[in-house]
Amino acid sequence: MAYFPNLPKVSYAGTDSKGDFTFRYYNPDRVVLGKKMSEWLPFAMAWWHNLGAAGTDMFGGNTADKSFGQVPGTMEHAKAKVEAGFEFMQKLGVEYFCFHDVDLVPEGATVQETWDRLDEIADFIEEKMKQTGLKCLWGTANMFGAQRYMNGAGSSNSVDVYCCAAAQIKKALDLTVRFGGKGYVFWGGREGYETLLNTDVRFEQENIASLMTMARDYGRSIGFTGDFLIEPKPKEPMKHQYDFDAATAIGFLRQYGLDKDFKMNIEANHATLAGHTFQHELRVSAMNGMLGSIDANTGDYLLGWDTDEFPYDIYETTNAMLEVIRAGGLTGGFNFDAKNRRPSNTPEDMFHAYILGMDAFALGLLKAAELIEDGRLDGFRAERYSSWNTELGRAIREGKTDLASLAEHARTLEGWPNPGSGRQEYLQRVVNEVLFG
Ligand code: XLS
Ligand code: NI
Ligand code: NI
Repeated sequence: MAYFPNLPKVSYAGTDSKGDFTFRYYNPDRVVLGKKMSEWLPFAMAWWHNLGAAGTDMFGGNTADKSFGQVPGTMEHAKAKVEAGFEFMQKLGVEYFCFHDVDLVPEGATVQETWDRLDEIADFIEEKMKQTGLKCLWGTANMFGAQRYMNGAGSSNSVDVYCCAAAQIKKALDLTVRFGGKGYVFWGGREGYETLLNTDVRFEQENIASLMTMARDYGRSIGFTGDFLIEPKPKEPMKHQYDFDAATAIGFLRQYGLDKDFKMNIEANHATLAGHTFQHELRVSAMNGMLGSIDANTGDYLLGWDTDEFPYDIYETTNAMLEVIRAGGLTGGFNFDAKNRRPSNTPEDMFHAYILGMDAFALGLLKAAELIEDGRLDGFRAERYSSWNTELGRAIREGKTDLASLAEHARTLEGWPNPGSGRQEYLQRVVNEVLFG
């Protein structure tokens, strides 16, 4: 059965293409800086937004039909979603998917009932994966939606809730391993607080660390060799989320000895909510050797919440791809944790959204590669630090100096030194020249 009968297989047709359902930049086999575009950009479909979200917001209900011909909340619907999702991925040339446990099946009345449903759907998904060659990028457990998680999961005040979280993680890890997933994600969900009046922050963070440690040990024991990932976010749903940003999450991982097994899953919209650029979060992760995966979306600079829009801004994708290229690529991929705007409510809109996002990152990759090949950015940066390529500079870098000898050097300078121009506007011109000719 075809769930998108009126929509074609989307393929690369070049920048002159006039067709609406073609890629202008995403050409999977094109080689950029020694690697195929499809290797630089392993795209993934987010099960929850693409097959689940139907437009409900705080002020109104569904605007899109995601029933796929079945009654939502049934296993028939769960299976229809699998079929629709695989058809969608095949038509778009998206090779991977990401899932939460409860994206796949409706939660049962008990842990065991949910597990049975998950086993049933996993058989079905595995079969589809075999038929199509499509793969799993990462799995995760939804430990924020159900009422029991209202005070958090790993940070819950209730030890029984904590164990329910452990049960969900265990099963989601089992599924991720079954599907050959490259990663397992912890997004903070409700790990944070509304008020310090009722919260023991240290106690909660220690418990989260223990849960992650047990998850790591269990995952490794069942043969999971991929990355565990933290997806930082500063707020929403909680007033304060513990995994505020990459720097905070990396500090937490180091404090609790988890930094060898965990990396970052950086979401663009979360970066801007934290008051950073997407590029900043990528840089902080990469320079710590922890750039794992990306949730490819974008926020709205005028709105203070996670709008999860499809990537659109080519400056942003270019800057992001500069970081990704310099890091040598991702161990994970680009998951479109993004949803159509509420009034974009047709199946065509789902296709336009993915074409927009994939082309935006493909163009960003091409432009970032051009900027690197152009050499002026890197050239200027190297020149800017060139005073360190001296005997003195090297001695400082190698820790062979002391404060008094540096002070003596400064004391014998003639006047005050001039560190030179930062050339920001010149560099911005270079970027525009490469972007627009
Ligand atoms: C929410 C997060 C979520 C994670 C997966 O803001 O982005 O969708 O990616 O739990
Ligand atoms: Ni996300
Ligand atoms: Ni998000």
